Amino acid sequence: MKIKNPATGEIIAELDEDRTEEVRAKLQSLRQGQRAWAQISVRKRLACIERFGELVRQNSDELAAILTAETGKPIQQSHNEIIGAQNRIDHLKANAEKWLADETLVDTGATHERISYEPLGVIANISAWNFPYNVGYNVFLYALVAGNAVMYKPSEYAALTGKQFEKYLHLAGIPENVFQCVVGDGKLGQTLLEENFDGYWFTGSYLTGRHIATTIAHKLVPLQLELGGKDPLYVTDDVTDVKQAAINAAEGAFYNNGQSCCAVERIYVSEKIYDEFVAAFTAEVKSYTIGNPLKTDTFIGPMTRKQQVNVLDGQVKDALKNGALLKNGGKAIEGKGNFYEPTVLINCSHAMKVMRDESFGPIIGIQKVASDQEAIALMQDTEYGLTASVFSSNEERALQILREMDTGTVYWNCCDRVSPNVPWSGRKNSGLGTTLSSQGIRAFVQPKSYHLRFS
Ligand code: TXE
Repeated sequence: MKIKNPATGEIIAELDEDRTEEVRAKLQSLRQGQRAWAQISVRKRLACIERFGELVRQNSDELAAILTAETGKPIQQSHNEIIGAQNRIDHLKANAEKWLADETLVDTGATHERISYEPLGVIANISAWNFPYNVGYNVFLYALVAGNAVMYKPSEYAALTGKQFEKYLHLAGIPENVFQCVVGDGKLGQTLLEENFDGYWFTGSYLTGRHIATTIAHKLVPLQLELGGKDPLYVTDDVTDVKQAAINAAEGAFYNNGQSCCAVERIYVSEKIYDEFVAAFTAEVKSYTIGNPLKTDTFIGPMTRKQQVNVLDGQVKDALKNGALLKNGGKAIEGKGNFYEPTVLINCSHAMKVMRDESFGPIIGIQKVASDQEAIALMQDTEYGLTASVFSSNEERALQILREMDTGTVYWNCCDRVSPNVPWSGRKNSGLGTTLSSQGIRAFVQPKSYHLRFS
């Protein structure tokens, strides 16, 4: 498999793809390894994960360079991701033993009723390229700590990083027959679906997620899907600082080039502050440094996937045809690499694709609204349900709106944010199941109920 640098178009590495026979052999060895791994205490498993975190920290410069080379993520954002993802490890260290401990529910002396939490077995983790550390850790670290073995298939756009995970997990003491990284594209993903894993965790597009769900349905094993979104942000007329709201909203829309599952994908603004917001938002986007992702001051690098240029072009054309105005950008940047101008469209409506279809790139549509009721109806007018955000100086007003949202996560005066403390889940076409928090680790175990009679 040829790995291309999205900033230059150059081939930077070639990897041998895993084939069906290799997947089968690795799965067999993971089955054996998992039994022994499950017998090790949670504390010892955590110690390996901690060492892994330490190794990643020590080698973060090299790892950030690899991530930037294969995904085009600006180098500072690669560093942020690698260091930021460590909070999953800290969180597991502080809580995993407690969450995985046996629970005694009844103890009358003569009768005990107790639950123990047993690992599922061998997990297939089919993953994404946009935040390989965050979305990878959310799955494979939690699965490993809970006593499972993992076959990790990174996205074909983040395969070098996947191989680094494997290297450092093994160096940290995770046995080779407990974690394996297999390399390949969707065809290899399909192979994993055809083999018998004890659970499937997927991060990627809705269409692939739906295909996975239908393909493996007959296996009756746990499935989790972390899919895309069309996440709305609403700015009410009572925000104290319109300019600051615009800066924060722009960052939520354009960080990682808009290629975040919870990126702000559409913005609604009260008509009373609309012009002021649009001016501040546009000025902020115009100030972004675009270009070589290896430079520390670059904020907008290339998009990871070339084919997304056509999707964005289609959304711009469709929006302009339907009455939108272009305030910035609007086209690909000529030359090498998958660069696209950060694009701001205003006077948008739900007749436009940019307000309805996932963009997953550096483009945003802004729409004027007359009331909270109108904003709520528009925010809810979507097939997705990942996050929703309200910027307002009034907490009660914001909470009233957020309670109406059919999304797994809601934000007040912030956006595009993930924390290991609280569950991460999507509703509707944004997914199935939960990662992070106590629920994210409990997803990797199955309860066994004990009824014990002392007589
Ligand atoms: O996804 P794909 P891509 C979403 C977002 C984005 C879209 C495209 O909507 O526009 O995904 O990203 C593997 N059987 N998110 O192209 O194609 C594939 O090899 C089994 C949301 O990466 O779904 C890769 O490892 N596996 C997001 C993974 O599935 C298959 C993060 C994802 O690929 C397969 C990133 C098959 N038939 C993208 N076909 C988030 N929620 O964070 C492909 N794959």
